[in-house]
Amino acid sequence: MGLYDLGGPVQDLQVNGSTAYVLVGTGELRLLDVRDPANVQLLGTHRTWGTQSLAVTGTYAYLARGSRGLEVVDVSDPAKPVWVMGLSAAGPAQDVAVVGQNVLVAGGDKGLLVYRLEQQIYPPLAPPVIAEGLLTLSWPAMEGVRLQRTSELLPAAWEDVAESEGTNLVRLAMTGSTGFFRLAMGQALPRPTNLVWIEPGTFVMGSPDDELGRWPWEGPQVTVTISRGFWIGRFEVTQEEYLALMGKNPSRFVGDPRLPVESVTWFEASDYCAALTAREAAAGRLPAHYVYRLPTEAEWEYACRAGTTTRRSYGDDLADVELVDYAWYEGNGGGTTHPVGLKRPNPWGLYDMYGNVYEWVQDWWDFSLPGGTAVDPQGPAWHTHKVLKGGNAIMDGPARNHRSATRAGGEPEAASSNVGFRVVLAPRLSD
Ligand SMILES: [Ca+2]
Repeated sequence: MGLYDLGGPVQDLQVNGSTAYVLVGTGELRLLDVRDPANVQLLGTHRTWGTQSLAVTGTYAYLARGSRGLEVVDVSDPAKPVWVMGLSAAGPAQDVAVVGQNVLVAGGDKGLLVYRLEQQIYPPLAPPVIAEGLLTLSWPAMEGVRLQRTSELLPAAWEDVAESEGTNLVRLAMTGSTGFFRLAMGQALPRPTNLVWIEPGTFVMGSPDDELGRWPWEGPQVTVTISRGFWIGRFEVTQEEYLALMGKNPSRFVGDPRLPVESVTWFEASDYCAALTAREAAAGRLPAHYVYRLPTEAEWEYACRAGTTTRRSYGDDLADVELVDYAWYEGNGGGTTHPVGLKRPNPWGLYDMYGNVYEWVQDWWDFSLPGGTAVDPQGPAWHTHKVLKGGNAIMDGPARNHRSATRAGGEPEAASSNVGFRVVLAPRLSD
């Protein structure tokens, strides 16, 4: 044990590597070598005033100085801290934290100020020029913080297009440049349960011509961009959930409340999503612009593939010997459904994407994919059938029908015991 007499009350403390950054009182930042607790060495000091808390990266110390704003000190040489600049114009600074590429400052009535570390706010203080386009900001969840647009504070050049609370992710359309932007702190949204957040991205939908077991309607492949993140059900919707919301259970295979609901038409599945949206909206649990709905075929396959390009998300498994670990299908299903979540999940934590029950998606069916490229595709304008994804355990469920590209068609008014669905919590589809 070591004892180092600082000669005053410690206001805040940060450690980075072998260096401790100690705020003594509100007037002095001391940099200490703490490699040997029995022999703490003073490396350097920096005089400050009114500082309440600090955050440190390898290069900079950010000092929150209350009404005096944020002070930035270069600490790359601990023996010689160098004052870089103060940011009193940006607003008060009650507390400061560094998260990923962002410096977050609690700005009192100014809200939460977010600075981009990658722009190295010094130099220059002048706003960096950022190309026109979309900027996505994200950082780990912080309890009790919800991001809200505060348009009166945003520079006029900013226009928001969407925001997704609960994930601490904000997307802004930029038409100009700015060095920082401001977001207000508010009440936290509860995290959705049994939903998995899917980041936006690009993938190839459908199967190549030489994929073992494919059907001709799985191509030509489409390079799809999913432009906005969404939540998707970790499991198929269960009978317990369906009964609680809809007051009935149409399923043929019963006995365990965690069996997937089946024997639902596409319309009933859509009605469930609408009812869930209404319930969650009434409870104040819906992120702005988001609704519960069926996934689009592209969203479903993107989530199913989970960044993989093989036949299945765990590999090609050309002999179909590993499928038994991931899916209830004709080979092991016993002609019935099974409680959700008993098999291994895919790389993004989703269960029963192959097998158990087929899953309704939003899109109309067609006997081919369109090929080419697409952004947030929603399928053909109309057909007699809707798309089913992922294979099933009851009938028409041989191993070849349990691949990421598997797609089948079902009449939307048909209720089959091999068909269920899972929900997404996603941006509302345009009409
Ligand atoms: Ca399934």
